[in-house]
Amino acid sequence: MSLNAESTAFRSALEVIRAVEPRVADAIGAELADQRESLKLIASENYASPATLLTMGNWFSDKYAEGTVGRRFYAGCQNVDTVEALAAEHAKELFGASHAYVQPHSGIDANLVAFWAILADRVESPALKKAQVRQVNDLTEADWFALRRELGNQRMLGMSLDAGGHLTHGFRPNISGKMFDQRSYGTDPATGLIDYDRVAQAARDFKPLILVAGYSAYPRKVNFRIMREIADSVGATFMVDMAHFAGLVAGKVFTGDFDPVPHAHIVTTTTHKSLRGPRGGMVLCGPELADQVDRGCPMVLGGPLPHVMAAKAVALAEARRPDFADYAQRIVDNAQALAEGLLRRGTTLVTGGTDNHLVLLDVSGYGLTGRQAEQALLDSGIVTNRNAVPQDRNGAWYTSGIRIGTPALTSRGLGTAEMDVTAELIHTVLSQTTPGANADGTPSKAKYVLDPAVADKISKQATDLLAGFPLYPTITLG
Ligand code: DSN
Repeated sequence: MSLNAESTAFRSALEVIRAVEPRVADAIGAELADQRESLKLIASENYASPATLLTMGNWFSDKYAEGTVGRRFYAGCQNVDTVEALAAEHAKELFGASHAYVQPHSGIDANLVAFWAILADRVESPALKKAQVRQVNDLTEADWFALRRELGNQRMLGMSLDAGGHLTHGFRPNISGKMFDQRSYGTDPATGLIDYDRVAQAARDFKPLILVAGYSAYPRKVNFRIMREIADSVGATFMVDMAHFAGLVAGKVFTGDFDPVPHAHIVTTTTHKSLRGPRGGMVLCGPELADQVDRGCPMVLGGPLPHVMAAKAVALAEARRPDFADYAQRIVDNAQALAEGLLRRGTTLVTGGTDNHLVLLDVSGYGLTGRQAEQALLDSGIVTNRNAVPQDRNGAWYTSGIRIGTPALTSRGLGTAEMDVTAELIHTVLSQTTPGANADGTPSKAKYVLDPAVADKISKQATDLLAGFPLYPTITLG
């Protein structure tokens, strides 16, 4: 692909948009400039390829395609069938799965599809069976009442939020926390690591229908073989949400016991984090759950997004190239270099390091809350997000942690030497920031004091660091 083709494509698109609503065209241009200038360390973000981005901006967006490939509720879906089948084929090949469902719009959607499939497969309910075999009209009011009672009282065991679990694994702010009777397994308070014996004990005590593994802020590998054994020992369905580390699975950094696909009954993911695809979700499973998974739309999803499924096909084709494995390995090398750089400077890290794409800093050693640290770093051109740490004393809003991840900077080409510079920038900001006070003199968990000259200096150093690694180097908007 020549430089001109990509630049021409985006310039032309902006020209067309500008003719209708120039403020949107300006915002799109400004977003590229902002992303180019910021040291993006948000562990769940990345930069999709120009091909993936361009695939999302076309007339596939106009097509309704409820149903599945070859079995739609609308006419004229032959081209949607092509891209959906391609995306599923690439996903199956890439992850070694027997079935892939590429319609979910996000990770929450993918998890809802999986929950439904498991409930439909596992819950013993005569009313549900009738509903499944399309005798819905035969169901009485009593049947519906029984069905709701039976579906609504199922148990889920997932990783606790402050240990790094995700909201959609049965926590109250998400619908999963209202649907399921949920219990959590945490991590060992001394090491911050999953203690599989405790997970097994929790499973024996609680007897969940679903055991969920997966995380958004746990900086270590998970042994999925052991988790499957635990699930089997209590008759639970084992579900893995690999949204954060799908790129590491695709790139064969996580193999054997650490690859969830051969061990889980069902695997969900997003496609835009370490996998570097378009915004969206996906479900992988074996033949037992495939029929139920394919009912995702209209069961819990609105109409599929054909333009995004097309972009998933493009991104998954990219992830099947040999250089993706090199990219995935560099993500982990970078995270480890960043962790080592921080440890050398005295930063406290949850679990003492990382073996995936993310590092979780406990900033209480700097005397700060996560919120104060997040804002001070932002003032200094470093984009992160605050995150709870295990047994967090500051709760989920202020927190005591900062989560950082390397997929995006690795996509730009930064390597381990630049990670050491990044560690120095982060440490300088955090060590120069002090907690602020409220108007009445009481300590604030949000206010902070950072000399603007320090913030400016670090911002400039971050920009200098990034200058050697231009984002979307083939694209000039003029
Ligand atoms: N929002 C994503 C994250 O930051 O981890 C997952 O929900």
